[in-house]
Order: sequence, then C-alpha cells, then structure tokens
Amino acid sequence: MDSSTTEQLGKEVKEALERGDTAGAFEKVKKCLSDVENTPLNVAITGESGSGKSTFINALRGLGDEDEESAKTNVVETTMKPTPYPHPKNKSVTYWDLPGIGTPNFKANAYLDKVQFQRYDFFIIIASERFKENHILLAEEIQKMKKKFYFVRSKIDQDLQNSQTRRAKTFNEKKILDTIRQDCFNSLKCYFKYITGDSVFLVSSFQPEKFDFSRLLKTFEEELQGHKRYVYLRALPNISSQAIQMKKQALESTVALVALQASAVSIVPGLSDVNEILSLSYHIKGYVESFGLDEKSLSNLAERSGRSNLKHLMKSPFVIKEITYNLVSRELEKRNGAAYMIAKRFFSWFPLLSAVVSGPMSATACSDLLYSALNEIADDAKVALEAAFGCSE
Ligand SMILES: Nc1nc2c(ncn2[C@@H]2O[C@H](COP(=O)(O)OP(=O)(O)OP(=O)(O)O)[C@@H](O)[C@H]2O)c(=O)[nH]1
Ligand SMILES: [Mg+2]
Repeated sequence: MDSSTTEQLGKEVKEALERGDTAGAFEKVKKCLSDVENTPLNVAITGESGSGKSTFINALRGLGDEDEESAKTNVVETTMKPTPYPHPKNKSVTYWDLPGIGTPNFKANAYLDKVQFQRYDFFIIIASERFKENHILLAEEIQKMKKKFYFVRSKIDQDLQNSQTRRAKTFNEKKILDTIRQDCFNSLKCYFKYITGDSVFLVSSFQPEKFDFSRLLKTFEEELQGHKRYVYLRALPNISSQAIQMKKQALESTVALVALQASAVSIVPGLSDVNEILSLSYHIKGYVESFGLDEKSLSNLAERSGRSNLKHLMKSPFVIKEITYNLVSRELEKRNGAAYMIAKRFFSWFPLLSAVVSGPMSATACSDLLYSALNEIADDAKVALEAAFGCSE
C-alpha cells in the first residue's frame, strides 16, 4: 500500500474521530483495506502455439502442471477466446492465456480487438525460439495502444540441455545464455528504439528459480503503481529470497489496517458476533498460504526438489501447527513489543484510533502479532526455498 493512500485515509479517519464518529472511522479503514485487496490486475500472455504460454502461467501462479487448478499444457489451443487463470490464492490477479499468434495471415490490430486488449494491464510476449515478424507486429500494435509489453524467451533449460548433449566438452552456460540474449536483441533492436539486451528475459518455467525469472518479476514490480503493485506483490511466486522479501514488505504495509479491522469488531455495532481471534487466524493463515508453507504447497515443493520433507526445518508455530483459535490466543498473549513502533512510524493516526478500541485485546497487540507472524513466516519461506533449491538469491 502506498503512502498517498495512507495519508488520505489518515486524514479521513482523523476527521471522523473529531466528529466523534468512531464506527465511521473504522468503516473507512475497512473499506480502504477491501479496495486495496480487491484491485484487479490482469496480465495477458501471448505468443505462438507451443511456445510455453500455459506452462509459464502455471509458474507465475506457483503451480506445477499436475496441480488441480493449473492451466492445461501440451494441448493445442484452437480457441480464439482468451482463457482467464486467476491466481489460486489472490483472486484479484488474473493471468490470461491468449490465443496463439502463429497463423500466416496474422493481423495484430484485429487480434488485439478480438482479445479485448483494453482489459489488460500489460502483455507478456513469449517465444521459444527467435522473435519473429508476428511478435514484432503485435508489440508495435500494443505500443500504439499505449500499453506495456515484455519479451520473454522461454524453455532456456532445454537450450542448455541440448547444447550440453551435443557439445559436452565445450559447454559453457554463460556463453550460451549470452548468445541467446544477443540473438533475441538483434531480432528486435531495429524495431524498438529503447530496447537493450536486458529487455529480453530468458526463463525456464520448469526452473523459475533460475535465469531471468526473478528479474522479470522485479521489473513488473518497478513499473506497477499503487494498489495494483500491492496485489501483484501479494501474488508473487516464492521463487527467490528477493521475491519473498518483496511480498513480505507488501503485506507489512497493510498490517496496521488488518489489526484495526480485527480489533474494531468490539466497538462497531452489528459486528459484535465476529470474533477478533478468528479474524487474526484468517489473516495469518493467508500469510502461510501466500508464502507457500501450507501443508500441500510445502509437500509439493519437497517433491519438486527431490527432498523427502521440508516441514522439520520450519520454526514458526503458525507453520508447524494447525492455526486454531487456541494457538492464536496463546501467541497473542506471548508477544508484544517493537512491532508497534513500526505501525506508529508509518501511521501517525494509528495510535489515536487504536486507543478507542476497548475489546478484549487492543489493535496494538493485534499488529504486534501480525508483524511478528509475518516476519517468521517469511523467514521460514526463505529456509524452505534454500533447502529446496540451494539458490535462494
Ligand atoms: N523444457 C521446457 N519445456 C517447456 C517449458 N515451457 C513449456 N515447455 C513444454 O513445451 C510444451 C508446450 O507448452 P505449453 O505451455 O502447453 O505451450 P502453449 O504455448 O500454452 O501451447 P498452446 O496452448 O498450444 O498454444 C509442453 O510440452 C511443455 O512441457 C520450459 O520452460 N522448459
Ligand atoms: Mg496453452
């Protein structure tokens, strides 16, 4: 969540409090959180048939080919209709699998009309070999529509493997990657003035923790603004410690609001039957899932990386144990301290509002718990990643 949103919210909350309208102030906090969390982000993935679009979408969604909700791979798509794939945990983020662009009479503007180009925040153009005329025509048309696009060169693991098989003695990974990058750059540079070698991202959707996948995710983050940036970060796949860190920071930016919302149930009329502890449990569960540490995701990760078990390396009680009412109440009692200072620094109006909460626990205690839970869950996510792939950077 960005500082202008917080500033605006702070102003409105203060005004409501000055009028003595505490319930109204909390309503504003609640609405702000809901607006931030439900901002839609739509990303279009396009390229020739078989270039790896669906597999790439699964990697972005943190899913393997065999997961229930994954996009079907290796099936020839004949439909002209874009297929939406919502992020499994963050439904406001949708990746769209667009129809292939390989037909001989390809008309970029008609294609973009058909797929309703206005719907997308940005486009990813994938090629598993060279970028060809159709990719360039499409990118030029996207540019005319004032939308952003990114060039992704897929199946890099396959290139490396082929080369290793054919030229085992002289195999040099860096040299091959440089050659592919230069080759992509050469085919694009005369059409796009500002393009550099770094504008092409070399990825393997089978090994997203390697090559340029992480740099690609960071680039999206740098170019997105406001709420869209927040929902994007929340939906990041946990493929590097950098991605985990970015996600943690995004989630931290809403801790104070989540804490206020949880504790406000004791003063807002009509909400009295909603339990604060349940609200906290719900959010902490969300953190565990978001970092891929729930039972299912963790065992998928162990399987993918050939480890028998990763759970024994985890330290946070919220990862080790089931998140129950009792666990959250116990942890709430145990923790307090420095985290409150963070909320205070970022949200000058936070203490003012939390002071009026007279429930069984304060907003401050809630935010302490959420901050520390988030930190230790993110730490566990880094440990799991390091143990799984040994390359967390
Ligand atoms: N080695 C390797 N194979 C990949 C990668 N990405 C995709 N593939 C394989 O390439 C084939 C096609 O992948 P899909 O993801 O189905 O390609 P697509 O672009 O969605 O294809 P259509 O839906 O037919 O347009 C499948 O056999 C994938 O397993 C990758 O990063 N590395
Ligand atoms: Mg497909």
